[in-house]
Parts: sequence; C-alpha cells; structure tokens
Amino acid sequence: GNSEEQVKVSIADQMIEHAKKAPLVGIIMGSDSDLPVMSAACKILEQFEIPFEVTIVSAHRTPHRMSEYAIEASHRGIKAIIAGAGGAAHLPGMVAAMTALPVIGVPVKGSTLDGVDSLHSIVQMPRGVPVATVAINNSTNAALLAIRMLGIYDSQYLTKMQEFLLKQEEEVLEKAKRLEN
Ligand code: RP5
Repeated sequence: GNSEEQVKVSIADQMIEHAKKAPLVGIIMGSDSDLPVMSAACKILEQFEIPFEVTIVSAHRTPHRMSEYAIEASHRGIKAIIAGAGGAAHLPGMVAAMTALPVIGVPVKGSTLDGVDSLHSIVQMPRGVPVATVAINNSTNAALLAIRMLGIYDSQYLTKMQEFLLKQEEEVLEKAKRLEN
C-alpha cells in the first residue's frame, strides 16, 4: 500500500544521498610523511565539494594493500586516483598497472635528491601504462586535473572549473591593477 511506497521512496532517497557522498576521487600516498604535500589536493576537492577519500598505500611496504586498492577502486565508484610518492616512487605506476582508471602522480620532494628522483620515477613510465604526472609537490594541480576528468562526464564539474579559472584570472588582474597604481 501507500506506506510500502513511502519506504521504497525513502530507500531510494537514501541511496541517492549515499551515492552523492561516495568518493569519486581516491587520494593515496606512500607514507604519512607525504601528507603535508598531499593535503593541498584534499583542500581543492573540499573547495569544489567533490567527495573523495584519502589514505596511505605504499607500493614497497604494503604491496598487497596496494594491489587490493588498485583492483577495487573502480568497483567502489572511484573515477580517478591521485597517487603521491617520493624516492623510488613506484606507487602511481604500479597502481596504474592494476586499474583502467586514470592515475595522476604527484612526485613528492624527498630530502636527498630534491624530488627529481620522484619526478623521474613517476614521469618515465614505460609504454602501455600512462601516469599523468604533475610538477614536484604540486598536488593542487593533481586535484584540479582530476576535477577536469570528472567534467568529461558530469558538466557541473566543468562549470565549477570554468568559475575557478575566471576567479583566478580576476585575482591576478586585481593584483596587476594594484601594482600599477
Ligand atoms: C615513499 O618514501 C613515500 O611516498 C615517502 O615520500 C618516502 C619516504 O617515506 P618515509 O620514510 O618518510 O615513511 O614511499
């Protein structure tokens, strides 16, 4: 009867609410020492109100967790993975090898080689398994790129990105004006 319908409607509502909160972007990093760099990506996704998850997955120290994460991500509704790592930074490439999702790599600057080790480890992926590599420590751009990817199938993210770019442009023009005066 009527109440049965209402229950169905409320379950549907709950499912919609749940789907809205289900993470679309997965942020992973090799170590908690990467967090100061990777937190900028979290901030951007928060700013754009995009549901995301963030955790530690290490290619070298937790290889089994890494493969599980990479294999499961698409089934959980994740659309893009941001992976930050330093040193012999295998995480983004290995995750990309085990998922068809786009993977964005953030080279994290370590203490000895200024992040060039991480950059080369991530950007020099052999043919067949791409990793979109952003600048050293630039997790902001990793998040912005992930949002552009979401914009391919959901125009609300495209609109938000256009607004972001306009605001950024206005801010620079404002600074230029102030400098000129
Ligand atoms: C990598 O080794 C991590 O991504 C981190 O950048 C680097 C150092 O890790 P810790 O020794 O600080 O845990 O796996």
